[in-house]
Amino acid sequence: MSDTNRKPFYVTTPIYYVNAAPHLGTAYCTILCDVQARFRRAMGEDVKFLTGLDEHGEKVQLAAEDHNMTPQEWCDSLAPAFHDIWKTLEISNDDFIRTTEPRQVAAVQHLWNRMKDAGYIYKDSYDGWYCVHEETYYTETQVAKSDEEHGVEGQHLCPECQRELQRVKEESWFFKLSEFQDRLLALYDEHPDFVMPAFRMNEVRTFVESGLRDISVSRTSFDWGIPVPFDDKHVTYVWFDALLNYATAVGFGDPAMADEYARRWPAQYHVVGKDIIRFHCVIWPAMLMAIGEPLPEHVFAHGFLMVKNEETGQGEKMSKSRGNAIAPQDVIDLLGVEGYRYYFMTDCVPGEDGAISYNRMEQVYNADLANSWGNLVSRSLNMSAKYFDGKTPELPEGWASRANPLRDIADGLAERYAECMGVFDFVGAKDAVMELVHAANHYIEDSAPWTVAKDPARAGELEQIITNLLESIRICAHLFAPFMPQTSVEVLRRMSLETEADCTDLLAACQWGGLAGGVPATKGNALFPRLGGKK
Ligand code: ME8
Repeated sequence: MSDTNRKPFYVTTPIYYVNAAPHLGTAYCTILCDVQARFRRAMGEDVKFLTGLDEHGEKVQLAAEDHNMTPQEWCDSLAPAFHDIWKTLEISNDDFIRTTEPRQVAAVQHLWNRMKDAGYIYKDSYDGWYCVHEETYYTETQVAKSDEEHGVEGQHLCPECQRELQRVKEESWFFKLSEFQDRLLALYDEHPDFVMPAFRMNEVRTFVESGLRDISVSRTSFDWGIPVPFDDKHVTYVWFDALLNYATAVGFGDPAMADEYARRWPAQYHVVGKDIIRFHCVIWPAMLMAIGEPLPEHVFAHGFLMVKNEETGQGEKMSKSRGNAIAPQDVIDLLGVEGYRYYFMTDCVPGEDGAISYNRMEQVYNADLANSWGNLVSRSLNMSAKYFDGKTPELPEGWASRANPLRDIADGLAERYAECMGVFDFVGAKDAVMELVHAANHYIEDSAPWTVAKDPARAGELEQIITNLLESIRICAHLFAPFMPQTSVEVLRRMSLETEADCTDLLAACQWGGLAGGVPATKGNALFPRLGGKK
């Protein structure tokens, strides 16, 4: 089908600061998007999946100075680490944006001009607090309230990260955010799923209901940013620049990309951590409203990966700056890439905070992958190869329409799974697939093919049993593919069905009856060797 006939689907990750190498948290968000993107491709949608780097701002400038580099050298030195880890983790992004690229500079300057023409910016002076780490402004009242809550009155610590705040007093351009309160509330009323999951919407709504202040969107006290086109003393506030990346990547402000922009914008999903929902659910839609551009359909906010602080025993957010970040490679060494993806996508409920531990990783891997999915594939293919001369059975006459316990589960399974996948309910989707996996493992025990194989009079029965098992495996391989793409390709290859791996009609592919009979069946090595002792 040509691209224009397929439904466009555009999904984005946040663009990550280049203040340190990627860690499990940034990888988590990126894999969430990857699984969604792979699922949509399998459903035949025309997917664009964007990730990238947020390279401007004071935080990056200071990190560069600490390393005796220019900010651009610093960004260039770290960008490959992001490319490399995304490649290792099988991230299938179609584009990678860096905010220092000419396309972003042009788009941001276009935004400034449009904002000015629309009358939503003005020059004034900013006098207040700023947290470089969060790249966020705070008012006197916010800071005083937070200091009091934390028992550090008068110390002026960041309400978010408790670092020392800077007092900033400088000339600045302001965006009239205060004018958008009613329109934002109307947006939330009319599109209750603009913010997902639903409980996050309340948080956003309460914030907007409490009143919005105009925000400072340019800086003069440092220069690592995109110059304001009509006022060259000013550089763009890093968030005003960063948020636009989503539109830049599909051609915002670029006449040569007008068709692409019309087709791709607005995005269907911005996936972000819960720490940055105000930027995405309040400031970003207001910016788009100001210049009359369509709004993204959904902002999906995921929770944090938490690690246990050994001193306090409390769970705390994993972060680059806290120094408690686990490097993705450490988990890959333990679980392999596919085990890694499976664990984070199916054991940490997207939307909620997830406590992670090596023990739990091992437990999930062994129970679901080694003992259930891997075991099912290896036993079934082993029996097929053994009883049918290295092949899958010749398909028994009328087998696909014959009732059996596995077919009962497989019927409607892909539809149930797809409903969950489409709204990031990856745990629900996994549970649906695992029903078939578990049922198939029980079916092996109940039907005891090794006994049936001993009785030549029951040859037809044996064919039917193995066919049912392989067919279940074929369907599960399709449904697991967004989580564990390589494993699914390998499973299909072992049944001589590798051409099915690039499926673009998942629901049709998962109809019972698609197995190929009498083709080579390979047992192969264990897909998920059982993990031994504790780490
Ligand atoms: O905020 N658990 O970049 P950033 C789960 N540049 N996810 C985590 C996490 C954790 N412990 N720690 C970080 C920025 N993340 C801006 C974004 S977008 C226009 C600009 C993930 O490098 C989570 O998705 O601080 C969070 O929103 C993102 O990393 C922030 O990355």
